[in-house]
Amino acid sequence: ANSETGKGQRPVAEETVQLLRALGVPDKSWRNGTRTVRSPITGEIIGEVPEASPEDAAQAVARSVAAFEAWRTVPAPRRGELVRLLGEELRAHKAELGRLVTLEAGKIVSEGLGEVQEMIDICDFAVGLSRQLYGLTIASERPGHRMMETWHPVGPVGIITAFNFPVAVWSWNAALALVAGDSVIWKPSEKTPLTALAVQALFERAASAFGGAPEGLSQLLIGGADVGAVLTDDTRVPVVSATGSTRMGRIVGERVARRFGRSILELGGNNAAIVRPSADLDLSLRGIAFAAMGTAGQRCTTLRRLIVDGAVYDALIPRLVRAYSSVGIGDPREAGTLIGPLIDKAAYEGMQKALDAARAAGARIHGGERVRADERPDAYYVRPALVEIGEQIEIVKHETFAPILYVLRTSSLEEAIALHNGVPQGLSSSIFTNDLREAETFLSAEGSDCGIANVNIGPSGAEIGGAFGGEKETGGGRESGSDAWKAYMRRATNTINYSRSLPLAQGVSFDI
Ligand code: UN1
Repeated sequence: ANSETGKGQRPVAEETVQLLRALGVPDKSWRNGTRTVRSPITGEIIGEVPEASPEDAAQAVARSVAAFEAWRTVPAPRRGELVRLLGEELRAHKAELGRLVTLEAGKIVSEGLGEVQEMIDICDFAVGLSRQLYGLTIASERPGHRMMETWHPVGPVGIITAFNFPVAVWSWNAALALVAGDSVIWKPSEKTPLTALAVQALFERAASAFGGAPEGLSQLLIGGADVGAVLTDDTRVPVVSATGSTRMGRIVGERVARRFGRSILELGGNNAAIVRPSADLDLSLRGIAFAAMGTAGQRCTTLRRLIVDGAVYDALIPRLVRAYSSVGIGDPREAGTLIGPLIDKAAYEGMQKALDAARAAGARIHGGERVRADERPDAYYVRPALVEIGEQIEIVKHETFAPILYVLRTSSLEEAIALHNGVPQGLSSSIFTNDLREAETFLSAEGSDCGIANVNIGPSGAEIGGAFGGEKETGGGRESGSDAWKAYMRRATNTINYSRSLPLAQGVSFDI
């Protein structure tokens, strides 16, 4: 605790216990269980959680169905009241939950708090939405007829989330699903069950303040792939939302599709930024630094490829190299730290493997080495890597979940857009330019092929008000704002005949 990276900090395990208790998580749910939880800050054990079996998961689904059958009859604005109360709990416990995100996922303090703020924001959004689940009315071609559509609750929603946004991603899905009239079952990452337990405790407080929420409306299943498989395979779970790797999403998507379920997939990103000659370089530098190095490169929206025009390459890249070499790396609880640890050893090894491949291809690599290994032998801190590379080789097309920014030099917007779109993923993207034609071209049908395309800000750090997700291997799902709520409901098209005759559509006659 008194090491150079953790000056004056309390031992992680001790602080974790205190936070879990402050957040109302019962001791039995994180002590003496079978799954070990480690903090990436030190590598020490911070919990031993009991795991659900596939049988437990099947029982949870049965409870979820019963909860859904009651919840779907509660008026939507009243359902919104439960989500409003959840938002209140999150506001009241923002400091503790944010801190627990820091301890369990290794995010710096302001990002841990930011994640909880994102939860509060989506709750507020969903409360408003609970009075705006609008369907269309449609002109009928038949006299004395009216058409409309009605959005109904769809059933239990399975939510599978990743370690890097251990709590916010649940809330984007759960807040919408709950106002939509669905029940939810959450399988969090095996790496971050403690923050999930804390959110579950806050949900239960909100539910008891609400009074009369059905038992099992929101359930938590801590477990491995066998538990996830129950959610993907059970026909009683009509919607499965999964966030994580493309490898995981391919399995989930296929299994859910096999039984004609609906999946909402938010998978790997390989997000790029194009820097054009007219760009404001000071602003670009800051945007790039946050998007590429923030969260230690462990966001699905992290900037992974920088496509720079030759005219500004030498004005920008040396400055970026300096920023990379001086950025504060270390204990995420400390004030000066901008880069916390990688989640685990496997993440570190994956990063080194990618850097080796780039090196073998003749890339010029700045940074990327392990730091603080003496004081923190069981934790993995790295200097973010800036990789100047001649070509978009195979490794550049792959999402390595670590702070590696590949830099490619270009000479025209067309070439830049072709490189930009020339990867299998399609989550987020951006262009730095002050040229209106270039900005609009990038946002047009022949520009970025991603679900998110930005101008003069980096690709990460989206607000909840927009639909979040992407194309190609990113999976095509949309979560969070705009009309993403529709994926959590089923649409009924209604035709009502208020006349005394029965004209048929398309002029068909059928007189008996
Ligand atoms: C993720 O990394 O899984 O846009 C989500 C962002 C955040 C969400 C990232 N609002 O970076």
